[in-house]
Amino acid sequence: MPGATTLPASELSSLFGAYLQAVCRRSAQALASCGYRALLVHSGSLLPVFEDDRTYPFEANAPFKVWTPLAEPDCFVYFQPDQIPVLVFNQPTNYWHKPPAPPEGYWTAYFDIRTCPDRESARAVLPPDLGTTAYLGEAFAELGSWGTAAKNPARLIRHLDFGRAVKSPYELACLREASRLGARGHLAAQRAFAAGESEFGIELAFLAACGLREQELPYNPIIALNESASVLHYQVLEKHAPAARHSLLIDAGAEFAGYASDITRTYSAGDGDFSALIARMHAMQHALCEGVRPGADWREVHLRAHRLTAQVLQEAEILTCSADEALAAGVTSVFLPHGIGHLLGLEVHDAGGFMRSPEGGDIPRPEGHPYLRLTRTLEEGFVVTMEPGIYFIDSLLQAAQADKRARLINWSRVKTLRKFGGIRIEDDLAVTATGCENLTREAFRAELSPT
Ligand SMILES: [Mn+2]
Repeated sequence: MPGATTLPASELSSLFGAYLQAVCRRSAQALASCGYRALLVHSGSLLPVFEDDRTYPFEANAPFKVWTPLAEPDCFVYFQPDQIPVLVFNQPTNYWHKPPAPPEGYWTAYFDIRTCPDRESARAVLPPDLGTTAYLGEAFAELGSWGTAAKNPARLIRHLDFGRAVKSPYELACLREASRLGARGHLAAQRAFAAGESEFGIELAFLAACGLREQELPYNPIIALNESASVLHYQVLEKHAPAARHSLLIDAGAEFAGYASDITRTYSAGDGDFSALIARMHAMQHALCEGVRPGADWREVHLRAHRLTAQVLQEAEILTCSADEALAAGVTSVFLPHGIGHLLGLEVHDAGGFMRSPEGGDIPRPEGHPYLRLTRTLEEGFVVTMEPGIYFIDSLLQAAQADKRARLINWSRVKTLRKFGGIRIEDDLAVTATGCENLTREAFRAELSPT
């Protein structure tokens, strides 16, 4: 459920109403194009640990979160065009756990809510004949006997996902809230780093400031001190602070009503060379953000990031050659081996990044860039991340040292910088009619100077 918000519930409610209408329209079109009359979406089930009576933390899946911020297992949304959507709310009778309270909040007025204690009762409140209904969600034991027309039809999912890239005013409001919480967490993490905390201690500071538990975050935070910052998805969270502190890379976001923020900052413990490199990366990131507007081809944004990375490497004396020569030889991919950004929304890496159209056909990645997650041309309402980085990754450096790129890299400089691990600066951007709104920088500004 959504946490504390700066938005009045009445405003959220009217925004949600307009959003849900659009979802209904989009879904009705998708159903019609794919030959179904109705849609049934499952939130997901509690997954038991093998040979144990515990379950894994529950995550509602994105196709369900499209409809409601309710994050409870075994709930269903049933939608038939031109009818108010039905929410089947699962309220188990169980004295071991506290049953979830009936849904409440800015969004509930738009649903016909039917409360059921289990899946069998849920089936009973749905139409008897689901023979023209498409089902979206994970398989569960009884599903076969429910008589749905199709389970997770790929073409329908594609139609639905395509439309998710353009965010409505409601979704933008949620994303701004997620950014605000994330910025608050980041500021606390920065203070914890300055105070000499361990990676784990920094995470606790982040969580406390966001007011979220770890399982409520949109992804596991990457909190890396020193050379660990070179591990792109570093997951360890060391409980002891290292003897010497050089740097912190923190990639962590918060969630509001199912929507994610995805924010990365890098800090230096001292004021030397590495601070200067961080400042260069902020400037470069800013330049890349300036290029975000409707009509921008994300593949070009990514390739431009490589050109700018070559310049930064050259200015920071990490190269022994010109920026152009380094770019041509593929040296930038040694230091920037991931994509420049991705769609953001209900999922951190949101759906539909490659789709040319709802009907089919993917836009390929540029050759030599296998990890780019977005190839579409930006439209107003897209929300993307902008996350340039420069890392000192042993395995990639070793590979470069063994081939013709070796003579293009200043190895003594690399050796000096290695202990800092790397830098990533990541903001979330909402594409506007003429440019973009930087949700992250706005959120930091608001947190630092509350009105
Ligand atoms: Mn990201």
